[in-house]
Amino acid sequence: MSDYTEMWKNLGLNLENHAGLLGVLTEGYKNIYLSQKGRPKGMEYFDFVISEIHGLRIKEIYEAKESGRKVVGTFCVYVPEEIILAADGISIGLCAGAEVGTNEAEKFIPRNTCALIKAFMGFKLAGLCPYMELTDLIVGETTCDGKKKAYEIFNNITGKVYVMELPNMKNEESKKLWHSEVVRFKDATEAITGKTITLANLKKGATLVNERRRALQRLSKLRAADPSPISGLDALLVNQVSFYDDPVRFTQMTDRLGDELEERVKQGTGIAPKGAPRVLISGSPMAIPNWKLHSIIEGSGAVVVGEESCVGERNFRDLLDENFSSVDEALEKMASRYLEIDCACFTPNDERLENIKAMTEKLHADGLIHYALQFCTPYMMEAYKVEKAIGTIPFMRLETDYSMGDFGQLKTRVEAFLEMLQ
Ligand code: BJ8
Repeated sequence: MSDYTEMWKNLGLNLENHAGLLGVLTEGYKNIYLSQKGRPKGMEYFDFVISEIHGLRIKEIYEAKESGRKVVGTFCVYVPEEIILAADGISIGLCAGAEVGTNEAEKFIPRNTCALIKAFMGFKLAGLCPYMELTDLIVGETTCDGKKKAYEIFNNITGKVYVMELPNMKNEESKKLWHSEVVRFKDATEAITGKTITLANLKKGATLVNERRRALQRLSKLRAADPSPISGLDALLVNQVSFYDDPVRFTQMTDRLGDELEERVKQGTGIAPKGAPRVLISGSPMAIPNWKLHSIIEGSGAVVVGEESCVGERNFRDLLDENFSSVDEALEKMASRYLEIDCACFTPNDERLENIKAMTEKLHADGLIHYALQFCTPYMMEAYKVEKAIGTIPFMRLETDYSMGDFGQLKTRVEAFLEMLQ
């Protein structure tokens, strides 16, 4: 790996803490990822991306910024990325999946806040996230109460938070509100980038994002095979990387992986033996490097066949209808595409129940593990309805955080659950 110290210094990172973080990340990756047997060759690209996650990708973005492009950071799949790309911006997911900077974060927010919120605050406060430092705009949204209130504080800290007002229902009034928010976001993006969003560049942005979604949809479908051609850990990683990588390159590499997986399916090559228990995970998102639950499940002999989550199916399930012939029409279609998303922050949210049921069938899941981050009230609450909706499929709910303190306890519970699936 090249020496990026100067760049990290220029970005204002805390070099000592940062070196510690990279050390832990590299070690964890080696133990969890590189120890897997029979991985597809196409995963080498994603291994490389992880090895350079604070290196080459940051350098690319750094250079793009120097050439005048702007960087927009987001925390939620409701933010229409097509608009950012149409303005030649770079869109980066800022959610963090490691227990870092907790003490610093707890000076600003309560202890009983979900780990995802604590982590994005912690990464910033501990000077550990180069992506955060590269942003020109950070887009928040009024989803759960924790995020909504944390963004106020985060704006005091960073001075660059913009919040989109997301309704909590999907009635006609809400649709109007959300449409006006999408238009307002387009204006804000134009203002920050200094670029006018035209029909032509919206078409380009829409095609880029849809192509990435198609590549991820294909990957997801291939996991329906028994044996599954790819581990859940690897598929999760691909989904996590989709929030950071250059979209064109990412799509190319994911398609290449898809070609290889298709071959593996034809030849009956799997990552686990045919007949291994198949688990669908549903619930709170798993930001990088949150690999805890997948590694427990797959380390216990089962295979994760899908993630009903924003770092998973919820992010790519619906394409944007590219059949628009004006900027206004594009924004209307975008508003309705994004409002289809079935986050537990909505009420009622019956589409999610239907989508989970459909996923269990399509992916031939033997069991469903509902995963919620501690203090993530929307997903913790919705677990009850999910259990009722999926019928007779074995179900288990778990609540956890980013720490490793409950690893043993979770493993015992997962193993007992997997026995029911044999
Ligand atoms: S669309 S899931 S990305 S809001 S885990 S911060 S919900 S308390 S991340 Fe999310 Fe958008 Fe919904 Fe998806 Fe709050 Fe829960 Fe924490 Fe969460």
